Amino acid sequence: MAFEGIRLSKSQSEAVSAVFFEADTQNSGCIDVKLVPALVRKLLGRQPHGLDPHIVRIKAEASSTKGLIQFTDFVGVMADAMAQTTNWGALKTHVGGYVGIDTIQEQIRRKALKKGFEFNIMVVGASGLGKSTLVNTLFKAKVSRRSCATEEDKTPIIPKTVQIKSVGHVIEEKSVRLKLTVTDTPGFGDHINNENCWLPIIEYINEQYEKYLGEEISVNRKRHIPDTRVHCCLYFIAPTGHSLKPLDLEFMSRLDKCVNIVPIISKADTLTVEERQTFKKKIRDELDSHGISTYPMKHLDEDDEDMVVNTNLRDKMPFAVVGSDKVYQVSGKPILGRRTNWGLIEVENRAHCEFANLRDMLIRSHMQDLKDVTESIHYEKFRRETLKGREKAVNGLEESRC
Ligand SMILES: Nc1nc2c(ncn2[C@@H]2O[C@H](COP(=O)(O)OP(=O)(O)OP(=O)(O)O)[C@@H](O)[C@H]2O)c(=O)[nH]1
Ligand SMILES: [Mg+2]
Repeated sequence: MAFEGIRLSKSQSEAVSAVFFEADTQNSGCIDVKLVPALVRKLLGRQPHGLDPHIVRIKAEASSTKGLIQFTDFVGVMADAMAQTTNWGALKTHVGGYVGIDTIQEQIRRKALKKGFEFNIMVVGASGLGKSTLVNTLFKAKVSRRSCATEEDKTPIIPKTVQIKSVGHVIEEKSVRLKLTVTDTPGFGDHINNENCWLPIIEYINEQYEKYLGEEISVNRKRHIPDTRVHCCLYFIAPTGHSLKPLDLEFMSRLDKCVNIVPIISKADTLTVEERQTFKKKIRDELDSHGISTYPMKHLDEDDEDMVVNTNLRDKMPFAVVGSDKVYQVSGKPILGRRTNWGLIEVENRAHCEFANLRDMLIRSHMQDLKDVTESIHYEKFRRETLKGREKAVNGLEESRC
């Protein structure tokens, strides 16, 4: 049996036919179109990677008549679905001996190690919320900006950020290299009129997309396009314990269209544990009711496993964090912390705050996914709109010449 451009082996054809005819309980040669997404999932795996179930449903409906789809059209839908995924589930052909495909993972790992990884974070939020401090805390190094000391007081302080500034660092751990770029932004909200204060930030994000697109479509494009696109925007929420400010809602509802937003409650040492929980719930409800989509987005969960991990994260967010670049000695060990009247708050201690949860998500579990979502959702949207706009402009120019 041949799908559009895909030739099926005997066992694959049998699997497709079997699943179709099992669903065709009336032996009528057609099945209810609503069953198609479930049958595709059955054949290609639980929730095939990269395959959007809504698109499968729409394509199936387009090939149906009065809610019924025929066998040949079902095969067409399967062909489309197969072309979009690498999970071929029950459609795989059993091999007679060892081929060696299990080494692909190792080959990819070696290549990736040689190339190194790039990850770009941006911190955004109202003035003085600890953005520059947290960035330093996150990477256990002064990746943001140098602390500086005042004349009279020799304690290092972090100066107010006055312009958007990106600093790149190469960090290496166990021979894995990460080129990390942190974009620190000036805090907003200082002015009486904060109208359009998000503009420079959104412009910066789009400029990076523009740069990447320029390289991507150039005739002599580089083998490796430097990636300066913002993969994650940490949005700082003031620890008021009440609700989000109108400016926060306005800012985030603009940002979520072009970047992955991870909201966090900063300076969590100023809230009790109970206050944090109530505040978090309030923020989640407010974001929901304003239709603001934060990372990880529910509709992008790729399979059941993703859904479990991400639901757990979504239920805990926004993380309530404490930042500090001061090291204290605790039982002879250097610990990042903040000394308060009530004792030392250990930044990385999960009983004290959720800094460790944030770091785990950004670096240990979701770094690649943040990059993938940036590429396939945010950059793709920018690319589509920009190229469409250019196409329209060219067509308009040609028409006016005629
Ligand atoms: N209590 C408390 N203070 C913090 C925390 N993080 C930072 N600070 C203090 O807050 C002040 C402002 O910190 P910055 O990191 O400069 O804040 P920022 O958001 O970068 O400020 P701008 O650049 O002006 O927008 C400094 O005095 C920090 O020491 C925290 O988690 N808890
Ligand atoms: Mg700052």
